[in-house]
Amino acid sequence: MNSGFFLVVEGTEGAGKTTLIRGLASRLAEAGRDRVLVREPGGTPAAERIRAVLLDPGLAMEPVSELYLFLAARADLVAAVIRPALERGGMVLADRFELSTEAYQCGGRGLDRELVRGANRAATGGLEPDLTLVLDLAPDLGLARIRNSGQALDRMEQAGLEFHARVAEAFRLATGPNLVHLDASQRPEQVLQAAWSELARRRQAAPASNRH
Ligand code: T5A
Repeated sequence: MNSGFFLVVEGTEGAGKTTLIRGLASRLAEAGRDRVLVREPGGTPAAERIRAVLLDPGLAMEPVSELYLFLAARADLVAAVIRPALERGGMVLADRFELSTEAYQCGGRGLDRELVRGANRAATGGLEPDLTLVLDLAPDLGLARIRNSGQALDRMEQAGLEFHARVAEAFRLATGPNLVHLDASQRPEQVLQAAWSELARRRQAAPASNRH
C-alpha cells in the first residue's frame, strides 16, 4: 500500500498531452510535490529502443507485432519506473498508457479487444491509473498542430486520416469511473486549468492509501 497517485493523459496526435503534462509538472513542483514524468513508448533504455522501431517511418509491421512491441515497452516502464515511484508515494504523470493501446491497436488497427486487454494486463500486472484525462480533439486539427510545429511525421502519424479518425472516435467513446474528457481545442492555459481542477478534486477525494 502507498499514497502514490498515477495520472495518465491520453488523446490523439497533437492533442496537447506533452504541453499539459509540462504545465501540471510545474504547478506540482511549485506545490513541492515529488513527481515523475514518463512517456509511452519509452522511459527505460530498452523501451526507448523499442520506441525508435515503432515510430520509424521506414518500417512496416503487422498490427499484432506493433501491439506486442508497445506492450514490451510498457512492461519495462511499469516495472522499472512507474511502480517504484508509486511505492515511494510519488505522483506519476504519464503521457499515454493502456487506453492508447485500445484506441490505436483496437480502434485504429482493428485488433480484438479481449486479446489486447488480456495482453495489456500481462504487461502491467493489472496496474490502473487513478485518473485518466482524455484530451478530445478532431484528428485533422491535431495533425495540423504537429505539422505547424515543424516536426516530421512519424510512422504512426503517417497512418492516414481515416485511421486517425477511428482512433479519435475510440478515445471519444471511452468511459470509466476514473476517466475524464477535456476539450483540447481550448487554449493551453484553459486545458491546464481544467486538468488542475480535476486533479485537485480527485486527490482530495482519494484515501491516503490507494489501490495499486
Ligand atoms: N501509440 C502509443 C500506440 O499506437 N499505442 C500505444 O499503446 C501507445 C502508448 C507515440 C505514438 O505511439 C502511438 C500513439 C502515437 O502515435 P509520440 O511522439 O509520443 O508517439 O506522439 P504523441 O503522444 O501523439 O505526442 P505529440 O507530441 O505528437 O502530441 P501531444 O503530446 O499530444 O502534443 P504536444 O503537447 O506536443 O503539442 C503539439 C503541438 O501543438 C501545440 C504545441 O505547442 C505543439 O506545437 N499545442 C497547442 N496548440 C493550440 N492549443 C493548444 N491547447 C495546444 N496544446 C499544444
